[in-house]
Amino acid sequence: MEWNGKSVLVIGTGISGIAATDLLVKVGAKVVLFDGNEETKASDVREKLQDGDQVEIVVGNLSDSIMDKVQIVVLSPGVPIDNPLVETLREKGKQIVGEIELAYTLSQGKIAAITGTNGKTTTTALVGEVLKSYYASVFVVGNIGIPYTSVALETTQESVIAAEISSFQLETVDAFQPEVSAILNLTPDHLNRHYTMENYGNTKLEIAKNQRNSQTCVLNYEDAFLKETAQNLKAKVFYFSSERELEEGIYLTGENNIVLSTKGEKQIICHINELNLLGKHNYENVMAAVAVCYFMGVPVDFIQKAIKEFVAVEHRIEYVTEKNGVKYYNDSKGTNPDAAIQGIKAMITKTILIGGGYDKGSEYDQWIEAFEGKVKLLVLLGQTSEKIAKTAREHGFEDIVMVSSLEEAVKVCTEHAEPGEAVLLSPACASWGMFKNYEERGNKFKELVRAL
Ligand code: UMA
Repeated sequence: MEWNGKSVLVIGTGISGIAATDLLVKVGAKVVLFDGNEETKASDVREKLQDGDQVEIVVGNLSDSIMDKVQIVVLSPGVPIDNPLVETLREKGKQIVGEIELAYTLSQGKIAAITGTNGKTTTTALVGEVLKSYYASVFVVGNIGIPYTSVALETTQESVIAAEISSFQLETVDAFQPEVSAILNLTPDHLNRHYTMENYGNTKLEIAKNQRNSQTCVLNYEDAFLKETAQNLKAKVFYFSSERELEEGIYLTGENNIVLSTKGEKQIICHINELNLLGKHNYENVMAAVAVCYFMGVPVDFIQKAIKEFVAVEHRIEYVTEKNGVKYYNDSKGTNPDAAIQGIKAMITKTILIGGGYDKGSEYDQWIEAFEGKVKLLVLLGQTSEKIAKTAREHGFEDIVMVSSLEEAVKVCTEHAEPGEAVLLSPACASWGMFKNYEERGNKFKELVRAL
């Protein structure tokens, strides 16, 4: 795709919009950078850009004359494809491109692309570490917080790229073709954006749509939807399973060994006690990562060494500290019920749980059921607090306190927690509305806890 001399509109002034704009300026495009949030300050945006003087910044409303003059529109992940502005631009015949696609058209090298509802950040980080142990030029990008566009021009044919790709980003991929893709799992999330599970699942499958039969797609054998639809993929499918042994695939044995079985040969990769990661979901992430790296050409001994050295990702069931005999855990990355279920399942003592946040249209029944008598008190905040409280009561759980801020939540926890118990921030909801992102929420929580 040729960008030089093109007039391009970038929507969104978050980290992806800024990185996309910088990249487009470097390749000779004329960029209009737009943000729908009227409170955005153009001067702040300009400062974040590498060459702000080259860029026209528009905030609030976009005029017809700009819409008419631009040829291509690049969307940030947070901008839905059915957003009215995007629909108007599409009706005007403008080409709509996602920022992943933009980066892809301008980068080189081989890509390992990872998606799934949960575990994609851990898996991508793990894949990145393994790749770095073997290859010289490795980039870890995407939803993990480093826009792919920010490294596109640094990549060469020898580069390998570990990319975490969200369903938001997959809405707008076109030619994107990873060497190895992985879909870890599929449970309800972001249904306010994708509307149905079928839509959401099909969006996830976009990660593999351009792969050829010489390329690999790593899938969870235990996910019925993925197994069913895998039959339509051109890529070679390689499964992982935490439930059963596979002839061709990677699996967890009854003795808790992770075994890679391929072309009739079985190799023990490691025992789970050799890992610094806890919980079945993490063993699944490790299995997926091992498979991805194996098909990215990393020798097994390099994979074994790197996965044993890997330490958990920040904000994912992260131990913060102990105060007055109470252990505090930050699982701010538990941004949907399924992730939060893993958070509470990992707790081994009575727990005070902080939940609630932005409403993505999720249902909380299974999360409440997973409390299994372990949750002593549920402290709720944010847009979803009433809905969660209602669901909890329907399940007979009444020990609920409503708060209006994270500060107040931590205060309530300190008042109720007894020595030997745990406090867990695992909200089952996104942070948007109260925080910029889950990292900001998790950092704030850690700051409040450490200050106790
Ligand atoms: N905006 C508009 N119009 C809209 C929507 C948003 O103008 O219709 C503007 C907002 O006013 C804001 C900007 O767009 O100024 C925000 O853009 P963005 O939401 O795409 O956020 P970025 O800062 O660019 O970060 C995005 C991802 N965010 C989302 O998908 C919501 C980051 O994932 C990602 O790390 C980053 O790109 C780099 O690729 C975060 C996330 O929450 C971690 N992801 C979701 C998840 O993991 O569940 C999908």
